[in-house]
Amino acid sequence: MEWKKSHKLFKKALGLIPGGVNSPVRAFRAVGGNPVFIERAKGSRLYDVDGNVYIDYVLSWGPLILGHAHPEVVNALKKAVEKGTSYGAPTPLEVELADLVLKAYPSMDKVRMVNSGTEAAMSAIRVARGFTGRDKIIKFEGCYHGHADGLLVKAGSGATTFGVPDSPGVPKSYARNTITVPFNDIRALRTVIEQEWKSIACVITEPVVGNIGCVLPQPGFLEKLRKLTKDHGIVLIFDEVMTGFRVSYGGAQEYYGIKPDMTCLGKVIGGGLPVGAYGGKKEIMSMVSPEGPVYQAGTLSGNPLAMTAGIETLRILSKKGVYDKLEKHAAMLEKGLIDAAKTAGVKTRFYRAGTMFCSYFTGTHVVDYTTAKTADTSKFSKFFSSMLDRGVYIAPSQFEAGFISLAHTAKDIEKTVRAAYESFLKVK
Ligand code: KE4
Repeated sequence: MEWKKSHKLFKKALGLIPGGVNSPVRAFRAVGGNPVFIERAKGSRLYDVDGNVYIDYVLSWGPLILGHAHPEVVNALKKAVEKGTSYGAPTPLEVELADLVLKAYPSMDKVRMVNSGTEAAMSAIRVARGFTGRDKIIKFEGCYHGHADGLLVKAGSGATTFGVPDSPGVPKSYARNTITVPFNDIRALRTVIEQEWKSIACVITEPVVGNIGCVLPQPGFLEKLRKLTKDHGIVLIFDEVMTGFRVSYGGAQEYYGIKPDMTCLGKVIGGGLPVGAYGGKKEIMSMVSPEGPVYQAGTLSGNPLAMTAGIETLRILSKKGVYDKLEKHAAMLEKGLIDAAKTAGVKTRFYRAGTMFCSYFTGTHVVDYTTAKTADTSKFSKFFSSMLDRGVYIAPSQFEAGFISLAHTAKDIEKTVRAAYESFLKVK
């Protein structure tokens, strides 16, 4: 493939935008080479500025579960934009999307719209702190909940349970309030909670970790997490920004049958426009301004275009048979990729929850950040480049999840599996 125009654009972008991108992972630094610049997208396809075509398994990092430029979403947006783009006043659309979300997530009595997953997670944490009067939070190693200061924290060294900043610019004082434990490690979690519960406001987790690739909760982990938090008056926040409407219509909480106290959503509920949301039980959400004292606001929160895209997306997703079709194609892709790696003689571990998945270049069973990092990232980089060259666009990092959409066909998956087999042979 030729990428002359992309390279020229990237060179220009590097002089104007930090790293040439508006979000770090897009720069392809984890896989080497330069990012391709996208001209347009339709269905399961991306079209770059050099005229190359790709089957897309990134789908804007999850939101485009219907596929790109779904005609019904596009038509609804065309009509909506004629009525204006934002009013800074309540609209029937935000009432409609709130109603759809609450019907799909019975653990939530009330929900507030924001503009990103980061805002959803940071706001949910502030409300949990306001509700409990406690300052500390627990997160799991490798989980990503957006880039708010208190969440860019890694486990402190040695016995200390206090976090240390994971990025310059995050004050140590913020990091000290964030405790990090390994995902799926209920013993470590229990120890910290038994020692510190009086100062812990919440545990926030991705119920399926999509930011270390795709790490599934081990049997019983979520149940024990739920019991431990309930027994100690700790708010359990499921960050379902990625898993929401993705792992199933009712998210991971429906898939695993666990009721969190609060939920964060994003991505799919915006249908590709900027939306985040957080919600929970009424006694907790009554803390949120102007109903309660915990302040949170946003100029474009609930804006009519994002609401329109979200409503149309959920309307289509709620139709009978949609998730059966998604499941059928996701299972076909899973089988194809596992068989391709095996036939090529490459050691991989494949994990999937609904239509999010990851193939790790390791023979180790992946249950947390440490085991995920046994993956051979140089093999992954070669695999990534070979797939790109064969017209298959996967996430440019071993530690990101892949996604399929309603627009992906059996033919797309057959082509993907063939490209994967040839690419596995190349990395062997
Ligand atoms: P945003 O602020 O990027 O909308 O959402 C943050 C966020 C919160 N919670 C979870 C579980 C998430 O996966 C995310 C964002 N996901 C990344 C993908 N790893 C977005 C891609 C990017 O950062 O460019």
